[in-house]
Order: sequence, then structure tokens, then C-alpha cells
Amino acid sequence: MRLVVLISGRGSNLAALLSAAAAGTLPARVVGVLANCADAPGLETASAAGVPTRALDHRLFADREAFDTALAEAIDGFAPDLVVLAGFMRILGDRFVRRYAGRLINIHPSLLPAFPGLHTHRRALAEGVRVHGCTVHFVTPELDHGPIIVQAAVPVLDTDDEAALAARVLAQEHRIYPLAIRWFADGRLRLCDGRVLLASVQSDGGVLIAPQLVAV
Ligand code: NHR
Ligand code: GAR
Repeated sequence: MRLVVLISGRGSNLAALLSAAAAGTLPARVVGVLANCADAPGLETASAAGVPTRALDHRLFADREAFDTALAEAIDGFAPDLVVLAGFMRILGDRFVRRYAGRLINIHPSLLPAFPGLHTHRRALAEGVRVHGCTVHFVTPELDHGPIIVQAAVPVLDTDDEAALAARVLAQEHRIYPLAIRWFADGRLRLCDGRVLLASVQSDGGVLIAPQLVAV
């Protein structure tokens, strides 16, 4: 399983995937890392792990479509089975998303459908929710609305500020992203007619293909 990971910043989710792959708990290989800014710290993490990187500065393109086209060409050069958004901060257009339908996933720092978009931890604190978390989903043209693969929940504490809450959520991101990608690599996970299907092996050795909420 060949993974291409798209980042914009720190790359701690990328690091979690690299260490899971190195530890043998993720049967996949990160074959390329792409960023939309040359100074994304996560590019260093990739290089240190021996993974080829490319930076495509979105500001150098005439419009979103031109950026998306160049990004798709760079991705296809790595011939990935799965494209992984990990803290990638550029909204992708319909054409791009359709090209990778069923093999493009994102991790979002909220319990979707709550708090799509940006500044999720700040908004969760402002709303006073008592439970927050993160979501891995297939990417569809509508931002942060794709079919949900897996979520993790954390409590919101009275003492939390944005940084404390973000750190609690991030620790869960580092667990569920490798998990979801392992399901995909094992051929258990797929998108079918806009629904997430997850296959599970039963105790009698049979395989049950069921909607995700039933199978987990
Ligand atoms: N693209 C599509 N079509 N669908 C999704 O679900 C996507 C996507 C691209 C990225 C990640 C998402 C997140 O997890 C993601 C999901 C960027 C923005 C954003 O507003 C919002 C959500 C996400 C990523 N970006 C601004 C833009 O104009 C730029 C913001 C910035 O640079 O700081 O693209 O949260
Ligand atoms: C993560 O919390 C990720 O869920 C979030 O940005 C952080 C990236 O951290 N993604 C978005 O907000 C996408 N708009 P990382 O670079 O250390 O993985």
C-alpha cells in the first residue's frame, strides 16, 4: 500500500504514520509527502525518514484549479493507493476530489458534523460542549462533510484552554489515523455508494461486510 501524505505544517500526524509503518503496525509505506508551503516543518520529518518530498506553493498558481491540477500531477507521480490529508489547509476542488474518489481521506479536529472548517477547538470551547474529538472521513467536494470512517471523543475540562484541548484531541488523532489507514491497507475499508463499509472477520472465520456503525 503506497501512501502519499499532504501537509501544511507541523506534520505530527505524518510522524505518527511514519512511526506506525516503521514499527510494522501499519502495512503501508509513505512514498511521498507534499506540502503547499516550502517551510512546512513536516517536510523535514519526511526527509529525515528518507521519504521524498515536494512543495507546491499555492500562491504561485493563477487559481485554485491550476493549483489542484499541479498537485494531482505531483501526487500521481508517486502512484499512491491512498491519498492522506494530514493537517492540509487548502480546500480542494470538485475535479480533484472526484479524481481520487474513495482513495482520499482527511483527519479533522472535531466530532463532525460539529465544527466543520477552521478553529475547531476555539469554537468548541466557546460553545461549551462537554465532549469534543476528531474524525477520519473520506473527502467529498463538500468541505468536512464526507462519509465518516472513525471518530475518537475526549472530554472538555473546565480548566481547558485552546492549547490544552488541542493536545488532548491530537493524541487521539495519532491513534485513529493509523487505525483507519490499516483498515484500508488490509482491504477491509471502502467507500460504496457514499457509505463507509468495514469488513470484520467473525469468530467462525466468516467475513461480515456491514455498514461501519454496525461492524465496529
Ligand atoms: N477539500 C474538500 N473538497 N473537502 C474536504 O472535506 C476537505 C478539503 C480540503 C481540506 C481539511 C479541512 C479540515 O480538516 C480538508 C478537507 C482547509 C480549510 C480552509 O478553510 C478548511 C477545512 C480543511 C482544510 N482553508 C482555507 C482555503 O481558502 C485556507 C486557510 C489557511 O490557509 O489557513 O483553502 O479542517
Ligand atoms: C491536526 O490537528 C489536524 O487534525 C488539523 O491540523 C492539525 C495538524 O497537525 N487539521 C486541520 O485543521 C485541517 N484544516 P499536524 O500537522 O501536527 O498533523
